Amino acid sequence: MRQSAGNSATAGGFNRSARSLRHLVAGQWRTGGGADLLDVNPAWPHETVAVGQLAEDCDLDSAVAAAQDAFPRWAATPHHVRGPILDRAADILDTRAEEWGTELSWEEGKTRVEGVGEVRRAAEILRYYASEASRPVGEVFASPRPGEQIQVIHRPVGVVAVVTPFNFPVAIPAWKIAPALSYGNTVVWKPASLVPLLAVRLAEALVEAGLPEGVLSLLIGNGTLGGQLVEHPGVDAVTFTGSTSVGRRLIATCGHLARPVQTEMGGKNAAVVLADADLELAVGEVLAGALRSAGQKCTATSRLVVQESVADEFLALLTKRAAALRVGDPLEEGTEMGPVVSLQARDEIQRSVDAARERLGVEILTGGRRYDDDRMTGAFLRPTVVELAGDDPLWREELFGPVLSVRRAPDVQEAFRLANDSEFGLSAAVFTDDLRAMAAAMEHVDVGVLHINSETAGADPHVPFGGARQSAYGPKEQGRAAREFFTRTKTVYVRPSGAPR
Ligand code: UN1
Repeated sequence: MRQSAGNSATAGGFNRSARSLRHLVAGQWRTGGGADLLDVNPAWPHETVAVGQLAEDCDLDSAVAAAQDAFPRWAATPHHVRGPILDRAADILDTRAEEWGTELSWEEGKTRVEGVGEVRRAAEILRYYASEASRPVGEVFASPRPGEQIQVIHRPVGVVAVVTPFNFPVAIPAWKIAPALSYGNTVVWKPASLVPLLAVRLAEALVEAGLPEGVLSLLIGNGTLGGQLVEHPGVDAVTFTGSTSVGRRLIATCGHLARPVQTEMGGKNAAVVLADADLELAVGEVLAGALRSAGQKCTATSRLVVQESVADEFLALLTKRAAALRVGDPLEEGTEMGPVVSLQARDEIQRSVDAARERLGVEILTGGRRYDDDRMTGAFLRPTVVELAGDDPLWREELFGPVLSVRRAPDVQEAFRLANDSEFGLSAAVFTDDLRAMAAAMEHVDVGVLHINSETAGADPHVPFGGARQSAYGPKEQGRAAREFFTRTKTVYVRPSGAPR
């Protein structure tokens, strides 16, 4: 095992022996009967993080049957029982945040600080939905008929299939699973097979917190299993976060089945730096948005539009800081950017940058080359900033890596036009203190999440999250918006028998 080079300064006492992966089916922890699964450290791909087997078709059937069976009891469980289970799971995540956050960083590649932060964030999400369980559950309307009242009540949907990506192995599952459970649904969850260990941890927290048997099942599998889960006749609704191409296939499947679906898909999010912006602040936020988690967020800043009059100054600052960023083992103290999730992802992103280098109008301002250092043989990429003279595939394709494409705009109007020049519309950031420009951004920048003077990434659990155009489909996530997806309304006309007819 070539694990030790450069690893000596990792979090004290962290046990690096390979973990065992388990599935949770009908309240039982099982080893799967499918193909072998090897979960490796993207920074040192010869090091095994966890081993196990993929789930099999029969596990899927048992999990869905258990979820169907558990549904009426769970839906009838009072909120003051459901809520505290989520609260207890949050406490468990908080207590183990250091350990599980380190495992997250080891498995996925984001820095340890980000890994621990993500586990705490998942706890915060669980707490929000624990309290959401006790919020009002409907509305009462007046009726045109004397003595009658019309109630609109929200009922859980049933069995929810949850399909989650690798990039937030705990936070994204939490903000799907927590509202599903809080509103009385049962869940069958298929996480990304690249980050199964943290999925096991979240399921462990929920089981330890007292979640009854069958209410949540966890099946570790590949895309084929995900497809089978989405189409399973026992599933009532599907929530997915991942790529736009998979999301669109899934939307088609669910459309055909008339099955409610919520998808959170790609992004090509722009930061717009206007001439009056605080450039120091903007540089820090743009770098954070582009390079935290090595750019692997659907909300990452992958495009930058800078107003011509400050472009030279801003780009000089930006490239200097990007080039100086400490890239390395994410478990090492002081590392600012770890690897991307796998060697395959690294190679695909690198190929896109290499192909772009050959095109006219593409200038690589910093990065763009592979590391040749033998401590950097893992899935590392250099922070890369590329200036484009005009349109280019780099401007359009979601690379999901630490690559920022830049264009200049002569004025505010053109800057916003360029920000909107994408099939995606998840988030954007505008850096300015000019009230007119802010108002124009609110009106014209066509995204689901707009940040003024802060990075494109980040989301709070109590407000809606989701994008426009090819970035999302179906009801948004989080906040009260989540209720729209995880419940169904029922309109009830209540007329006492003695009321006038
Ligand atoms: C964030 O910006 O902190 O897959 C959250 C993603 C999004 C979540 C982003 N669904 O990156």
